[in-house]
Amino acid sequence: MTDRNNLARTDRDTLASTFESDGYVFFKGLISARALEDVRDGLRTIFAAYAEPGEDTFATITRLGMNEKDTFYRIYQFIARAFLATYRVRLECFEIAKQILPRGGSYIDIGSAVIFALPNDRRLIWDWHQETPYDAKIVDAVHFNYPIFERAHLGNGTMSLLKGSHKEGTLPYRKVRPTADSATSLVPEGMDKLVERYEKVDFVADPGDAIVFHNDMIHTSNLNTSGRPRITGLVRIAAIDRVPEVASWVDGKSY
Ligand SMILES: O=C(O)CCC(=O)C(=O)O
Repeated sequence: MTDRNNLARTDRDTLASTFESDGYVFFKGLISARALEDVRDGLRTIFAAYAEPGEDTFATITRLGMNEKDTFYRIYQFIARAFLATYRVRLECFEIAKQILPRGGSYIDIGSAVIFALPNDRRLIWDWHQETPYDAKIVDAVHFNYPIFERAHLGNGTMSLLKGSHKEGTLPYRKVRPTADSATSLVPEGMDKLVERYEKVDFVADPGDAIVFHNDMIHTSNLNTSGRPRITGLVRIAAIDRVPEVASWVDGKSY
């Protein structure tokens, strides 16, 4: 991050208070090498099955994303819903989630995933949004974002957030979907003013680093102009008392 509010994972008091005031916490080295290697191995294996001679994982992802969109989307869905390779990462993030959402009850995974921001392509990136409106009945949730293979930076379209903007609460929004095969962004109304009101912080991170942010945090992807896909893990964890009637990641994704 440009301002690192960097914490040791054991510092529970600071974690909760920083999260409350800033709406996010940046962790240097949250995710273990072993957990990260599980995800990398899993992804390499999946994409190797689609590789053309001489292609590495990045080249296969780029080609599928540009030319074989149905196959690419199918792989994305499988990874999002059934990918055991992210299990260790999710457990490591869960330890943090419990400190931020300490009320006990049941914890659920609300759609952890791997996203692929293709070079110079706006389909799989998100405009400014909050997470809460995607699943309005799930309020107590936190979201982790972590680079899997390579450093995340503005050049490859890493996410940015508006520090403290979670204090706005859940805002009215308009749906933005540039093309039929693009992700849907639920962009808060009055975004121009919000961007002026809050400090923009870019998530610059190395593999192993992670950010956790509030459900109402206003955040966005940036355009990846690096020529290589940015491969990013998401972990989404919520605390619930009862099973939600409608859940986007179970009933059909709206993102
Ligand atoms: O990394 C990105 O492109 C943004 C992802 C995002 O919106 C999220 O982590 O919730």
